[in-house]
Amino acid sequence: MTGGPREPGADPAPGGADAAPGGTDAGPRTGDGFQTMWRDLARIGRHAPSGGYRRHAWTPADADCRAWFRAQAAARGLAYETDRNGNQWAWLGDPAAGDAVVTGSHLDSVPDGGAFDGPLGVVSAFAALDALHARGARPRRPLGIVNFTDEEGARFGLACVGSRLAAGQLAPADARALTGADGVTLAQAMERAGQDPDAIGADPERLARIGAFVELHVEQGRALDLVGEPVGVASAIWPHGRWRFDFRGEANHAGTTRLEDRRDPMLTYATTVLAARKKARLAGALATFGKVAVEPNGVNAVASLVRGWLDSRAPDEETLAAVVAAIEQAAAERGARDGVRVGVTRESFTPVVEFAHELRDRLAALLGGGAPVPVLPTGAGHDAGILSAALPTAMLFVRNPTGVSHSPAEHAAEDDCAAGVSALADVWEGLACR
Ligand code: HGY
Ligand code: MN
Ligand code: MN
Repeated sequence: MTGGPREPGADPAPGGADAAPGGTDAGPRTGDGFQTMWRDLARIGRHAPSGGYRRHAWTPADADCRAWFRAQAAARGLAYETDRNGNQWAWLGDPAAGDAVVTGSHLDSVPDGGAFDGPLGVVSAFAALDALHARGARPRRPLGIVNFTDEEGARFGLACVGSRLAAGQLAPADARALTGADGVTLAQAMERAGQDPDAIGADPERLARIGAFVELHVEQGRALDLVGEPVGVASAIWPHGRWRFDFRGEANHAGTTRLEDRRDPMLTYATTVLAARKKARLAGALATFGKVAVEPNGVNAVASLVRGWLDSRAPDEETLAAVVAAIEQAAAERGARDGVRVGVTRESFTPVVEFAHELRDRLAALLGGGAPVPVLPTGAGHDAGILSAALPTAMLFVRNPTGVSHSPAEHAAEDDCAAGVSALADVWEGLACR
């Protein structure tokens, strides 16, 4: 295996191992168990032309990922359950005993996403359990591994649906009504996948069994690379949200309509994208229009509607609110000049998350053995952030040498993945086996 990003579009190596973490010549290795799991999962939902993954909630690729999870649980003799919201759980020990220590992440992806965002946390969880057994550690608390459903929200627009539902942060009726670009609702998609949409909803009894949830994730930035460390602990998640901007103008002929007679929403949209960049830069925030839909979407027609989705994030909620308000204002001002109506709908919002200090410090002490461990905030959302309102949660990050994420170029070296597995095993041993 070689390190470094893969060429987008490259064919999978024999056995589908092209997405495997690349190793170096020295240092720890992830071991056969990790590599076999990684290879098996790497085959699922891969889009060959882009080299990325399309594992969207309740699709056949998602079903294959879920079957993979279930098989991993069975191979280890773990008790398996799918909860009412479609999240998958594998248990060592009886979760009803309570105070369980759970790890895991998600297996779904963004469109043409990388191999690591989500799967690294799930594969590392199973590998850490194997490592714990190899160490001869004896758990005195139940240990759980989870795959949260629909973390990315790629199909239905809302992120972290499985954990939001479980934590009571998403009304079941609102979830059921979420609709993808193909017109299929979440309820219909769940039903087609054999999951009862009428059963979804808050699951406090299940969450009450968990004493701590620790999610391992590939870092989605370069902080660990810059300090030369393979593993870090999360301090906080920036507040973030998604807003839908509807720019409504008038469809017209591209060859016959005088420029001054047009009501072209594309102009308003383009100006708003530039304004978003500027407002975010000035405030030390982030603002991204990464998805757009156009009607009628014809080369020789002025558009009647441009719909753009803004993803914005900031270090604090006040800054985020100010940035989004400034972008809305810029859109409205330009819309007035263009004769375009601008409507803005907030589709989701996740407040700032400050991870439980006690658990965070405990993890840092367990991993560092006295030496300082990097503690870093992130702008990415996670199920651990959603659950932090209900129970003590924490996160471990594994170094990503380029920081690239939500792209086929997302990567972590094999030795760093091994360090992540070992850190997760240390956490389980420290929290649940002593
Ligand atoms: O969009 C996000 O922050 C994520 O990676 N779920
Ligand atoms: Mn992601
Ligand atoms: Mn993720």
